Order: sequence, then C-alpha cells, then structure tokens
Amino acid sequence: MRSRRRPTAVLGAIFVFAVFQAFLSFFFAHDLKAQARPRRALGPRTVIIDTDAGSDDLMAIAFLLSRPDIRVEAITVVNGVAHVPAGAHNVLRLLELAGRRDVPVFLGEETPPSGDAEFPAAWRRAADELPGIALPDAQRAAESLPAGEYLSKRLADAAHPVQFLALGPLTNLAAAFTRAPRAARILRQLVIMGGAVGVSGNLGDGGAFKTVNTSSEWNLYIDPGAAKIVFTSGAPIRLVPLDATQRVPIDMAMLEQFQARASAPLSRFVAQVLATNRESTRQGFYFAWDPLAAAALANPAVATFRLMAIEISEKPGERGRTIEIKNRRPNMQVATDANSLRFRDVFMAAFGVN
Ligand code: AGV
Ligand code: CA
Repeated sequence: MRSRRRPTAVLGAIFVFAVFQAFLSFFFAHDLKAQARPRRALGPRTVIIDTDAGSDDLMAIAFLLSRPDIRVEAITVVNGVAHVPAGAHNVLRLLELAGRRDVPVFLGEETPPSGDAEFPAAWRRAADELPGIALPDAQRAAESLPAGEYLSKRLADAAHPVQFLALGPLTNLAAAFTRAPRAARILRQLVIMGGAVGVSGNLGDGGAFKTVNTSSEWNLYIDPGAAKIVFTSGAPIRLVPLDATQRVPIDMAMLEQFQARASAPLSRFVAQVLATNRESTRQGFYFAWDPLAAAALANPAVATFRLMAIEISEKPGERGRTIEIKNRRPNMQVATDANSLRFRDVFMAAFGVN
C-alpha cells in the first residue's frame, strides 16, 4: 500500500511546488528584475530638494549638485531659518555659481499654517544675509507657480517618480500631500532632516532661544501640523534626526582640508561657509545636519537605519517632538546613529577635497 502511494505524494508535492513558483514569479518578477538591473543603467537619480536655505542647507545642495549620479530637478524654498524671498535669492545665487540656470526654484508660503513659532531673529538675519560668504548675483528670478502647487503636480506624476530631500520645516510638502494625497505613495524615497527620537531637542542651541521645550528639534517644531501630515501620509520616509546628526560634528580638520584643497567654485563655497562657522566648529557644536541627510540620500551607509513607528506631539510643552510608539506598525526608517568617517569620505569625495 505504502509503496504505491508514494509516487502520487511526490508528484503532488512537485505540482504544489510548481504552482507556488509560478505564483511567486507572477507577483515578484517585476521587483526582482528591477533589483537585478544595475543602478547605473537607469541614469542619474532625480532629486527634488525642499530647503529653508540655512548655510548648511546650501552646503547640502552644493554636495548633491556635485554628485554625477544625481540630477537635481528643482528646488522649493520653505519658511524656516531664512525668509522665503531671501532664501530663494540665495539658492538662485548658489545655482548661478554652480552653472545650473536650468534648475527652477519655487517659493513656499511665508508663514507656517500650524502656529506662530519662528527661528531666532539673529539666525534668520544670518541666513538671509550670509555674512562672509561671496556668491554671484542671480541672473534670473524664481518661478511664479507656488511651491505647494508645483510639488502637488510634480510628485503625483507616477510615470516619473523622484526622490525628495526635505531640509527644513515640512510646510511645503504637507501642502503638496494635502492637494494630492496620491503623491506620497508615488515618491520613490523621502529623506527628512528633523526630529530627535532618543536624544534631547535643540531649541536651546547656543542659548539663542529660551524655552521649556527640551525635546523638539527646530524643523519639526516650527510646523508640527505639517510634520503630522507627512508622517501619516504613507510616504517611504527616511528620517535623519538629531540622534544621527549629533554623531557628525564638523571638526577643524574638515574645515582646514576644505580651505587647503578647495579649488572649484562649489568646494570654495563650502570652505567659506565652514570658515564663517569657525567658532562653533572649534567648540564642537556645529553639526552636519543637512549635509548628513543629503549624504544619506546619496549613500545610506553613512547612517544606521531602524524601522520605527513615529508620532508627532502637538502638546504645548513639547510641540513637534518625535515620539517612538512601540508595538505599532512602522511608518519610517529612522537614522539612530551615523558613521562620521564614512560621512566625511562621502561628503568630501563629491567635492574632490579628500
Ligand atoms: O535643527 C537642524 C536644522 C537643519 O535643517 N536647522 C539647521 C539645519 O539647517 C536649525 C538649527 C539648529 N541649530 C541651528 C539651526 C543654529 N545654531 N543655527 C541655525 N539653524
Ligand atoms: Ca535646514
């Protein structure tokens, strides 16, 4: 009896296995092919940058403009450390220096919709005026289409998905997702500099701002309502919070190396920005906030990412705080740590100063 039943059982098993294989390849062939295809064959990756035009934002932009594998398609300017018109003007001047008059610049709303918080006036003045930094005049103006409108149209274009780098408050991105909720899921990747998950916030940085809120990071504190919209949007988020950026203080060696070796316009620009922050660099509290986020977009190996469920607090004493919720479905990858040597290599190599 047994010996007669065995071939049937084996045939049955083979049949089930074959059906299972066919099922798998039907559903996953597309993904597997996409993974097998070499990255270079796809050409440069397209990136849109949203920025509040602080001086480290400009270094992050200069870095991406210097990478041959990345094509910066557009830059949108958000209300944050710089005022929108002055920030956009400085971005246009940086693009002029880079010889990139083809990159359009779009203006965001001048006030965040969810609150009246502002960066300290002295920081805002410095970001608007960029003292000690020489940039050419801009030979063109920003686009007339508002940033939120532009982003809602562009990000919803499913035929041409992009990577997105957010370097300031999330106001513009939230405006885009509110107009076009589909856009969040079409995005190829969304890298955000913001938040402080397992570490203290930075509102009291340098003693410039007195606050009881010791848990929030500036970008998400300015517009927590926007952060909430983005965090619940379903976008494929990689958050680069202070947990990671505080691992990469810019040091005197990096400043000196840029000053000694920079010969091209963008690397000389970075050398100037670093020089204007010499004092805080010497004291060890000038961090590669936005440059680390940009480097993580280009090469995720500069940081350690972990899947987490993150929620934004809107309570008065902790507005904009990023809170990890255990045992909930993750909504993003969070950089819990960064590798400062790897960051330096990736960042400096793009400028040819390593
Ligand atoms: O909180 C980090 C964010 C980053 O996007 N910014 C700086 C980076 O552009 C706010 C910020 C924290 N400390 C600051 C900041 C400081 N001392 N000066 C200016 N901006
Ligand atoms: Ca910024």
